[in-house]
Amino acid sequence: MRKIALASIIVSLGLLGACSQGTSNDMKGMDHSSMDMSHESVTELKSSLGKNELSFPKILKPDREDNKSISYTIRAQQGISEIFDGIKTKTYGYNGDFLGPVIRVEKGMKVTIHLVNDLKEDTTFHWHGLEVPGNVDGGPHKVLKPGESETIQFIVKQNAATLWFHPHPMHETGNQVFKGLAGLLYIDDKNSEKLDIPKTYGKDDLPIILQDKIFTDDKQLDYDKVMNEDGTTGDTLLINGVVDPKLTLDRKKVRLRILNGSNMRNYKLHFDNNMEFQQIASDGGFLNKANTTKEIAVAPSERVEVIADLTKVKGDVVTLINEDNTTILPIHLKESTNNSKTTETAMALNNLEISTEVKNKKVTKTIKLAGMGKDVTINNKKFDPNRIDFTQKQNETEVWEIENMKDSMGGMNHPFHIHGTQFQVISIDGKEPPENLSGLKDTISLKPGQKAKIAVKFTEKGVYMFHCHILEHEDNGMMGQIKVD
Ligand SMILES: [Cu+2]
Repeated sequence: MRKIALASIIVSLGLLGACSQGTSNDMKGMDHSSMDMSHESVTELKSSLGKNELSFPKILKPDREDNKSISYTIRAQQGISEIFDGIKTKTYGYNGDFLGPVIRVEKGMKVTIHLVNDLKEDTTFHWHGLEVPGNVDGGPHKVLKPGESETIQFIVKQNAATLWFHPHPMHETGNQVFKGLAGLLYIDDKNSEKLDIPKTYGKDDLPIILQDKIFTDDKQLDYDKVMNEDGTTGDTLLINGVVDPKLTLDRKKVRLRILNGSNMRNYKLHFDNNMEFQQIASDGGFLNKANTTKEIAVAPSERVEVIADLTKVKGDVVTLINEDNTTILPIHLKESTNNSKTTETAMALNNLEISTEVKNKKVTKTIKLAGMGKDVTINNKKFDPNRIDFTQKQNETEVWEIENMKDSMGGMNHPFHIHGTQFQVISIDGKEPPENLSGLKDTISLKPGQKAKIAVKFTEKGVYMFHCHILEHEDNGMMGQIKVD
């Protein structure tokens, strides 16, 4: 019965003409791999030509600061950026023309942020990965209209992590992030300050914000013209807003804090000399120990921190490459400076665990991700700002099961994100998660047919969003709400 229904859907969609005569048996024998491609029309990314030295966002200067508290002002604004030599591109930024500064806060601090909307459209300020009360989380309910401002406060209770901030207004998140609204938020703590890892900002501790953009012929970011309902991808890679980036560094150990700030593109990165490097952190902070690897995947909105020992490089250039062999970032090496006694990061970084009690808990929330384009849903529903989909008690750990439903077209990856929490992955398709997913996460990317069990605890109260972080899917209503009290 089910196969017949699926076949008729395909016919009615008119997407598979050749298949329209087929019976359910023909369907069974078909090679679906090529169909995945039609599902995700990902624009081919051009290699970085390595023409422009990478720059790093400024660290935001606080308005006020003492031992226990810190205050900032964040302003969403329009700007003009010279991304291409001699060409003025209209962009959006926080406290500047394009992208945002790095906000640095310490665990235990009371943080006050004065939010200002200087755009000509509604926006919100969402703190991705931060465990804060729902009313300061900046979801689609917390709109600031043009010219409006608001002051929010929260206490940083979670451990060191590389988080980020971006807008979250209904139907406009994809547009505003694409035009440049995205910034990093670092949490420092006693552990991160004590660890023997690179930590000098802009020298050996480097933010790497990966974003692909598509520009019009006159080099503008015209979202309405280029947007794709299944995720907007572009042919032009920007790192920290720099086109054709390269990086010139001393030959030493460096820490790259990589944020995938793209609307939908996935990256799987390796070095061209195939050297090993170490992943030390995921979305919500340090792994228990460094994970030695040769490649690393970063789905939309995910962060990974890696340490690469550049003293091991034989030549004068080592290049970060994407899995499709696109050049992401050529790194040119100068003289040698040994900035650490050991070459490998072997010390304990964190002490995370999932108790047996939690692992044995029954699944109490089920999330089914499905669809494509405008037909994306969670549990067969589209986002309704007036509907609460789930409730959960503050500080109670529940096991959620997230399933990416395979459909007759194959389906596509969905990076599933929950606001206001850092969760832990118990299993993926019944198996223990790989080491790169063993730490704290706020987003988990699932392939079609994959099913994950995650342990979710909210340390604060309020209403939080959960959604697909393909921004166009989010804007198309692939989102729900949970009320924590
Ligand atoms: Cu999605």
